[in-house]
This record gives sequence, C-alpha cells and structure tokens, in this order.
Amino acid sequence: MPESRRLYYGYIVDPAENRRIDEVMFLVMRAPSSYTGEDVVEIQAHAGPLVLKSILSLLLKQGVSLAEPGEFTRRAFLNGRIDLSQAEAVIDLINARSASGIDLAVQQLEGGLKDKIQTISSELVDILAELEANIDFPADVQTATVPAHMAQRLEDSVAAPMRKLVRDHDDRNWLREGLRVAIAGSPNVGKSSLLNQLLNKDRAIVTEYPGTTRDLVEDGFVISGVPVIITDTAGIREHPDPIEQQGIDKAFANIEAADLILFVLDVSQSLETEHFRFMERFQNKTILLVLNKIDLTERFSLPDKWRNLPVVRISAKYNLGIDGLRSLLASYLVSSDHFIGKDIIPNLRQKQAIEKSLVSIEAAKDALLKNQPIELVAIDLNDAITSIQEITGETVRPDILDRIFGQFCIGK
Ligand SMILES: Nc1nc2c(ncn2[C@@H]2O[C@H](COP(=O)(O)OP(=O)(O)OP(=O)(O)O)[C@@H](O)[C@H]2O)c(=O)[nH]1
Ligand SMILES: [Mg+2]
Repeated sequence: MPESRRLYYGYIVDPAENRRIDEVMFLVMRAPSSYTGEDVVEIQAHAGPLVLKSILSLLLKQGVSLAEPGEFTRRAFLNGRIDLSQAEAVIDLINARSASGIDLAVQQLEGGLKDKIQTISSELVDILAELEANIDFPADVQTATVPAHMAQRLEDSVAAPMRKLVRDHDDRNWLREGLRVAIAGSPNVGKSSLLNQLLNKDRAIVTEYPGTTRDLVEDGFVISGVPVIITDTAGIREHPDPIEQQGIDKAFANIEAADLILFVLDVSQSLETEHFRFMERFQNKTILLVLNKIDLTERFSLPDKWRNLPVVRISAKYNLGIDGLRSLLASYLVSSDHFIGKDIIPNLRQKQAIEKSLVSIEAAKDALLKNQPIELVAIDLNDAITSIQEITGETVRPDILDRIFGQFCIGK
C-alpha cells in the first residue's frame, strides 16, 4: 500500500501484453491532503505525445474518466477545501500578465477576500439573530432604542466596509486587467508617433496628413509590473468626413472608458476652443497633458486653469522626453492612492454581489429608522446575507458556477 505524499519509482505496464510502456514516478495523495480534497494519484511520465497517449488510454481502460475544464478546482470548491473567491483566484493566477496581477491573485488565493466577506457576513448573521430575539421576546428589550442602534451597527460594521470594497474595485481593478490609457488630441499632433515610441515599434501609421488614424489602435506594455492597455485614437476635429466621424465617435467612447488620458497638444499650433471643450468634457477624468513637437519651438504657455495638471514635454518624432513620460506614468501607478499594498480588490462578479447586498442593507437600515416591523427588516437582512454569500459560493446558482469553472483549461 503506497504511503500518502511519497514519491515512488516504477514502470507503467500494459497488463494485456505484459509490456512496459514508460519509466515513471508516481505520487499518491490521500484525502483530505490533496488539491481537490479527494484521493489523488499523479503520474510523472516522459513527455512524448505517444507515450502519454498510451498511458492515458491504459488508464481509461481501467475505468478512469477525463477531467472537464476546471474540474480539479471545482472539486476542491465542492469539497470545501477552498471557497469560490479562491477558485476565481486560481483563474486569475493562471491568466496573470503582470507582477501586480500575480500579487492580487495570490492574496485572494490565500483567502484575503474570503476572510473579509466571512467577517461581514457573520456580523450580518449576528445582527439578524439579535433582531429575531426581539421578535420572539419583545418584552425583554427596550424596543424603542433597538432600531437606531442597530441601524448604526449595520452602517459601521457592514455597509461601510462593503462600500470600501466596491470603491476598491472601481478605483483599482486595472491592477488585474490593465490600466486603460487613451491617447487623444487633434489630428496630426503626433498621437500615433507617441504610441509607436511607447511601444518601441511601428504599430500605427504615421503620415503628415491630418486624419491618418481612423480606427482605434490598441496594444499593451508593462510598466512597474502593471499591465497597460494603450489605445491610439482618431484625431478629434469639427466637420470631419463621414468615415472620420465614425472614428471620432469610437475615440470618444474609448476616452470615456479610459482610466487615464494622454491629451496630446502640438506646441507649434495655438490652442483652439475645441481643446478647451475637450478638457471641460473630461474634467472628471485623470488627464495628463503631453506637449509634443518641442523640437519645433520653445514658446508655448499653458492657460492658467490647466497649470495644476501633470505635464510632460516631448518630441515623439525625435524620441525626446519619452522616458520622462514613462516615469510619470510609473509614478502615477505607484502613487499612494493607487498603491496596491496588501489590499484585496474584488472582481466584477464579486463587486456586483456586494452591491446587491448593499441595496438590501440600505433597505433594512431605512426600515429600522422608520420603526417598521422587525419581521420586514429580517427579510431584507436575509436577502443581504444571501447576496454576500454568493462571493464565497455558499449561495451561488449552478449556472454561475458553470460559467466560472468554464473559464479554466483542462487539467486545472
Ligand atoms: N517635428 C515633429 N514632428 C512630429 C513630431 N511628432 C509627430 N510629428 C509629425 O507629425 C505628423 C503627424 O504625426 P502622427 O503621429 O501621424 O499624428 P496623429 O496625431 O496620429 O495624427 P492623426 O492620426 O491624423 O490624428 C507626422 O508627419 C509626424 O512625423 C515631433 O515631435 N516633432
Ligand atoms: Mg494617428
């Protein structure tokens, strides 16, 4: 009987022909000390495709079946070895394209989000239990003081930390998926030239004709361990031709969705009303002013109201100041309010579950403050608990599980 978690040496033998197929190492991991929490045998064979195929078909003949994509992780979840947020972290880890993506995934894999959610949800369960005690024994408690104190407790120990998680997703989900940077500006200011410099390759067409770029040109690079998804957009101008107009529409949609805008100005041209209009329109977004073509003139002064914005002076054509722009981007990424630290950032699914739960919590708080029957408050709190537990997977629907585990590849 092989011992658990010990490596053995031997041969795979086809019993029908008593023929040796491969020289292998194998490992037995008995439940519950394995990835899935079940009994597991791992065979380490030589990597030739024919050898592997022969071993596999022998095993299949013995009644073994092939794993579905994500089946190992799904079993680990179903056996309670990990929760759903940790299973999702496995996907993030496999898909990570940068050091920050790995950091995030590892923290979640270690149970960072799970712990936070469990703290919040057990607080909710406590509050609900206390309320239900009031339903059963109303005479025991001074009912008049209960609602306000409960509403406050819901706010402080449940709603506030949940809102912070939602904010963290909104502010910093790009650490997982990449910071979206849009290069915007009038035609011919050197946007495509800048894209090519940042990527160190000829990605977009550059010509002296205004209106060269019409579609979005997207690419990616990594800066300070963080993935950046950068898009060059069509030059924005009034009265474009119909094709250009489509490009400009796409440009605006892309700029709207970006985390950071590089607004490129040509220092040899004077500012027009459309530049001011652009800045007005996107005043709530993070804009970095890029003054290009500094090889042509030194005389360019910024309007007073733009003086507080971060500015870099470059020549995209002659590769001047590009490193300065890179370090400004890097410092933006690691600046105090963006720095990742040991924080946990929920993904979109998790954020949506928190938001759904928050709606029920607000309703419960409201009902408490309006002195509505405690039974009604209890219904809201139950809904809140159900929603928040979708994150750890205690209450999640099977079709959502299918969708999550469908993202895995075979063997994970
Ligand atoms: N002198 C000088 N010329 C530049 C500089 N950067 C770009 N150019 C030139 O400006 C022209 C337009 O450059 P592009 O990069 O195509 O400009 P764009 O903003 O992408 O233009 P559209 O795609 O039409 O919106 C080209 O002839 C470039 O060589 C620079 O720093 N200095
Ligand atoms: Mg262009």
